[in-house]
Amino acid sequence: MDMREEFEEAVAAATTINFTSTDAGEINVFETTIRYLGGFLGAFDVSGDHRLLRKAVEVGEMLYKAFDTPNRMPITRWDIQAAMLNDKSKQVAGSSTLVAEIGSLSMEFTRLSVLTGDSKWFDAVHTITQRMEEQQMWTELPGLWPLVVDAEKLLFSLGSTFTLGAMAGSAYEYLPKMSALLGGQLDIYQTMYERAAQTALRHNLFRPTVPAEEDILIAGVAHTSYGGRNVELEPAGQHLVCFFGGLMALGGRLFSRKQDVAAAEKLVDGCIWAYKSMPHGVMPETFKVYPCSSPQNCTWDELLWMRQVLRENNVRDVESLSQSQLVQLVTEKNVPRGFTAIPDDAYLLRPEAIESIFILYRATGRKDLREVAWNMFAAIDRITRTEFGSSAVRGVSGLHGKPLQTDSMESFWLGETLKYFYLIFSDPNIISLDEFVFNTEAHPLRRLLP
Ligand code: DMJ
Repeated sequence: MDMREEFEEAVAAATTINFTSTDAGEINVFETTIRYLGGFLGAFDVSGDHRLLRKAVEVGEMLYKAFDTPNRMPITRWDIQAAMLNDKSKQVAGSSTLVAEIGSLSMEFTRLSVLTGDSKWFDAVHTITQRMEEQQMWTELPGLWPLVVDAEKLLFSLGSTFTLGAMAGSAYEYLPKMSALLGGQLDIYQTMYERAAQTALRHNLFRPTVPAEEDILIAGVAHTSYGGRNVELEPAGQHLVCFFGGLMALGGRLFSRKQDVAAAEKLVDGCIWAYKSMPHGVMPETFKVYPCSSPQNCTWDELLWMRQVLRENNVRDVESLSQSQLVQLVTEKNVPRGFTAIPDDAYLLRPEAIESIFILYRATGRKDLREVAWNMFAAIDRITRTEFGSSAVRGVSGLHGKPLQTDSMESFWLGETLKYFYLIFSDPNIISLDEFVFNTEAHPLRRLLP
């Protein structure tokens, strides 16, 4: 943004942070990697300021100790005080590890190896990639990994919940992004991405029944039973999973997969629909919809929708209710048309919808997306703006009055959400996607040339 003075001030402040000691009991290795390490690497990659690379190495050295376990798998929720006291009993990778937290360390550590010429960072994360690749087709939903894996026993295939959203998503995000980062030099990432995309298309993505019958997609959660012989779709949507449209646009473009770009368009349209259909124009953290009987057969039926709303709310004998009773009960539930429930009606300043709109815009040039982005920004700004910054809110589905501000602003509002809003209205040469690839916290890392 050409704010050079502010940049200089920020770098000077960052160099004073001491990453060699802390009072914290536990370190979240994933969050520290994507926000701090990714932040320093991204800032170095756009500025070339070596103070930032030195800081990245300092954080990297600290995080590297989390990999000092018997099987070289990292401890994702790391008791750093025990590690400093050399308590070996606690230096063991977790038996219940979230797949996102172990599967999305690769970009930052790989970039650190490229920039320092020291392969140890890459080696550390490549071991994880290899184990995940080996077991990707052994899971109950081959192509996807379960939400929780056992890093202690190196088991990445046991479990029956398969989501592309919260606590899992970035493990998939880093597959095509690693390929982009390395200029396509390692085939393993393309292979893993293609397997995952194929399974997601078949089992997770679905067309919901919506009032104007738009041809959109939502990414739901798949649950397996009987060793994977039965797969059930949970037709739930969440803000976090909105990144998946952008990801399929990227994967589709990188690996020339037209079907992925087509799905990306519909997924992005699904998130746009979820924003537009809410009373304040802002999508909630989570919601439920009901799938069409088939992607081709998707006629809106008001009565059916009302019954689905009441079923979701555990109302009994829905079939026996008269139309006026249905209308009265559904009105009380305060669920906008098309949704069947809003389990969490917060908006936490998250980026995923604008992230995918931005990537799809850069990938396709679709003209309406800038207009959409502007309306989205205006709606978010209306309910989140405060005197000094922006705040997360509760109550985005409320028809009456403004949502309640909760006095909280995560770093991803500046790191991601506002960055994507800024970039969609900028010249495409600013952070060109031919030169850079974003980590999951929107820090731009320079790509190697193919
Ligand atoms: C960000 O910290 C990252 O995008 C992460 O991968 C999950 N989502 C949050 C923002 O919503």
